[in-house]
Amino acid sequence: MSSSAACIFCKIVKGDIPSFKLFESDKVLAFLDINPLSKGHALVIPKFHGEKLTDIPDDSLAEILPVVKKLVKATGAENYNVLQNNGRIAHQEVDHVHFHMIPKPNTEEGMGISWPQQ
Ligand code: D5M
Repeated sequence: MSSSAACIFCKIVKGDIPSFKLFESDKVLAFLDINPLSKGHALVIPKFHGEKLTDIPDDSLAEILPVVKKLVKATGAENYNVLQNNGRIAHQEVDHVHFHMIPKPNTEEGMGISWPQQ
């Protein structure tokens, strides 16, 4: 398994820094974004360390979108964004591949998301 000692998301994978985990398997981890754009904003990452999408083995990539889908369903959101940035010019800040799952309100009143407590 590829890992980088300096990488903040590798540290989350190893449990060296805390996160609010939403899903974990051998190849994939999902956790809440520390700087959420909306309630329930989650990140889904391969445990394999790679900077950009093209660095990640296909078997890890293949497991990510089903997790994104599972999280969307868990939020109940009917409106959501799925984003994945590669490179500084494309607004990538953390150099470990991650997919953003950003729920949006179903109504003008806002979001009714309540993640299960750990
Ligand atoms: O987005 C990188 C995202 O990573 C940004 O939304 C904040 C998030 N982030 C950074 N550090 C943490 C920790 N420690 N926990 C949870 N979330 C974190 P990008 O697509 O690279 O611009």
